[in-house]
Amino acid sequence: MVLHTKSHESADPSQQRLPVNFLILGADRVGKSALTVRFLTRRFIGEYGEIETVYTHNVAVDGTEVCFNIWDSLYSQNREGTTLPTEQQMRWADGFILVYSICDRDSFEVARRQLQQLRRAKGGRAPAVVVGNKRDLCHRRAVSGEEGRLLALASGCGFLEVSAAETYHGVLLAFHQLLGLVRESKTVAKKAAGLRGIVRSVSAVFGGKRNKVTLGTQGDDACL
Ligand SMILES: Nc1nc2c(ncn2[C@@H]2O[C@H](COP(=O)(O)OP(=O)(O)O)[C@@H](O)[C@H]2O)c(=O)[nH]1
Ligand SMILES: [Mg+2]
Repeated sequence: MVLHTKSHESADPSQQRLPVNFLILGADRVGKSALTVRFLTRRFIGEYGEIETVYTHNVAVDGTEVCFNIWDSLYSQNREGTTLPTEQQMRWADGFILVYSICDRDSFEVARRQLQQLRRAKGGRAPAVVVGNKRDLCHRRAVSGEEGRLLALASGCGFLEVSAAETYHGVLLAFHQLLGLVRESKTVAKKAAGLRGIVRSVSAVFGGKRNKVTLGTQGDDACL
């Protein structure tokens, strides 16, 4: 079940609006809901239940009203043993946060597999940030910071280690890092679309001229 919830509405209707869809991925109990709720409310509650939710949250960032749609997913395995993300989720999302717990090596492997799935489906184009959560449990660390950083680097993603339990700042940085990557990719896509438009117009003009020349030649031939 996916619930939809809304946080505060835009205060200034004249402000530029940017909607972004973020999908939060990762194994069970790594802190996906904790990270999401921390970003939305600045609070850490402790227990979050097993509810899949899409939150909507409007925030002003650098003069733009950013409308964050955040899908806090549930980790599940289908009969073939393949895990999320689903086709529908991948089509929906502009950006991905892949969460693992630094004290759970299996969860790191899940994040690695989900990242591979993502890259296979969307190529290098999908903006993503790998997040190692539960940094406050350093004494139980099972995944080094280097490993996390290397995984992210190899897949062209951002990387951060955070503690949803202890601080808001790291969580905020992770969401904003992803926002930066999504904005970048939207600008590149817009430029590419603009360029394709120019190429289409130019080829229409020259294509038209070429037709005219051909017709003219035929006309000349007809005069002879
Ligand atoms: N120590 C610690 N516990 C955390 C942290 N983030 C989440 N948790 C705990 O980990 C458990 C699973 O968190 P939850 O957000 O429900 O995980 P999800 O299944 O990935 O959504 C809960 O008991 C949380 O209180 C963290 O940064 N540090
Ligand atoms: Mg959850």
